[in-house]
Parts: sequence; structure tokens; C-alpha cells
Amino acid sequence: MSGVVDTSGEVADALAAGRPLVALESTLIAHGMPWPQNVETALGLEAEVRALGAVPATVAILDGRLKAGLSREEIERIGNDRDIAKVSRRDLPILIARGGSGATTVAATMIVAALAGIRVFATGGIGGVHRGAQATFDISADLQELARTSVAVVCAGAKSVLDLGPTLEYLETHGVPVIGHRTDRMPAFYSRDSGFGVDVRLDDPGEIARAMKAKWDLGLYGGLVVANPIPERFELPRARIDEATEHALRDADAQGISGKAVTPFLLARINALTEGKSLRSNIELVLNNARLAAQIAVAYAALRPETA
Ligand code: PSU
Ligand code: MN
Repeated sequence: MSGVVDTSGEVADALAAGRPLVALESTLIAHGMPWPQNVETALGLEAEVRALGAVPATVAILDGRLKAGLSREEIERIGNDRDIAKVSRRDLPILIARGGSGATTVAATMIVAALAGIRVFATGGIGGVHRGAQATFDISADLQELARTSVAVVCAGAKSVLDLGPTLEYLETHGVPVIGHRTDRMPAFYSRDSGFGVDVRLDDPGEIARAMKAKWDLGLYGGLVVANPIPERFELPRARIDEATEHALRDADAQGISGKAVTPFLLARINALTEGKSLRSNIELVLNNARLAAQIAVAYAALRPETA
């Protein structure tokens, strides 16, 4: 544990008692979904985690302080502020120096979770290698973070707007296990199957927890990807999502969208093009990930003592 992170009372108590915790990110609230569904989803994620016996720790940076565990007012503040910064690894020191506020990406949330001593984290989809990265070099800092920070990230795969082949190659190069939960296939966010396989299929949260512990006991620091496919009934037809994705990518190109604006732009555009269907799916897949993360956190907490 570390004094650099402000933990809420509930989170501090759980950490002290060795109770299960699940970190949740805030970029998906601030930049991944429109208001008011974003705030409802953030609160819904916390409720799902609690219902399964773990403590939620939503992560953000507020007034220059790293936070793990937000009040309802703080979640509403992040969800309502249209100008809130999207904060990844490179941005953290600047915001701390300036006393600024921001929503944390997967990368930044992993950093704060690890500093606080939280080992399980649920999100929607991790960032990855963008299509056209050969020319743009647009590779999410989430991948670097998975290579070096010891947190298990439960996600519905990587967003369909990405280039999944190079994303998986990158993870392999950096020694990040990609575990399929009840699947052999790498999910692609709105779809259950990207056309790529995962490294291994593990169906039991206890087994996933043991893999985490084994990795860190060996001193193999870094993350694990737990790929949890979107529930079938919320899956979007592949052709529909591919068409919307291609359309959104063309729009991003035409409007000169680059850097950290790319992912939020594409998500919003795909939502508009699918008449809100992608948002519905996005919400459901994140809730589904929060449930699995809570089960993994409960199993992991039973495997004390921690040595990571
Ligand atoms: N998953 C979602 N919605 C999101 C994101 C993930 O369901 O908005 C965010 C995450 O915070 C992730 C970020 O870390 O997109 C990746 O952004 P970039 O590609 O700029 O690294
Ligand atoms: Mn990027």
C-alpha cells in the first residue's frame, strides 16, 4: 500500500483487512459513454461488484490527488464534466503538479490500482494497436502498462476499431498472458469472436486467481488479460459493427482526429451509426466484466499471503 493514493474509507478498510477489491476505470465514464448512461453505468458497476462480495474502487485523479474509491458526487462530477481530461501514464505527473482532475484510462488505472495494492481491475475493452499503426505509430499505452504493471485486467477483448493481430503479438512479446474466460476465442468487444484465438481458456475464477498468484510469485511482474466475451444476447452482428467501424474510421480520418481523441471519437461515432445499439452492448459487457472481476478478486483474496 502507498500513501500517494487517497483511498475511500471503504477501500482503505478492505485493503487493511485483506478483503477482495476490484478497481474500475473512469475514462469509460467520462469519454467512452454519453451522460447520463455513463453515470448510471459507473454506479451499476459498483453495485455488481458489491453484490458478489468485493469492494469497488473507482479510480480517477481529482484536484491533483490520485483516488481509489469515489463518492457518488465524485462519480457524477466526472460523468458531467465535458472538459475532464483523459489521463494516461504520461499525464499523471502533470496533473499532480497542476492540481488538475481527470479520468483514468486502463493504463493509468492500473498504475493507481497497483500503488494502492489492488490486483484486479474491470474495464470494457483494453486499448491496443490501431489500424494503420504502421504509419501513425498509434499504439495504446495500455499495452505497455500490461507489460509492466502487476494487475489482472478483465475486459471484453480489445475494441473492434483496433488491429487485433498486432495487438496480440505485442502482448505475446511482452509476456502478458491472454486468458479466455469460457472461450477459446479472443473476443472483440461488441462481438464474441475476433477471428483470433486466446493463449489459454480458463473457466474457473479460482484458476485465474491462481495464475495471477503464480505469475507474481515468480517475480514475473506485469499484467494479465482476462478476456470475457460479451453475453450472447447483447452481441451485435459482425457485419453491422464492421460497417459502422469502417464508417467511423473514415470520418475520423476526414476530420483529422488523432492522438488520445481517436478512441472516444470512434466510440461516439459507432454509437450514433448503430442508433445506440453499441452503447447498450458496451454497458452490458462492462457490467459482465465487473461480475467476473469480483469473482476473481474473491478467489484471489483467499490465496493469501500475497507476495507481488
Ligand atoms: N473501454 C471502453 N470504453 C473506453 C475505453 C475502454 O469500453 O472508453 C478507454 C479506456 O480507458 C482505454 C482507452 O484505456 O479507451 C484507450 O485509449 P487510447 O486508445 O487512446 O490509449
Ligand atoms: Mn492512441
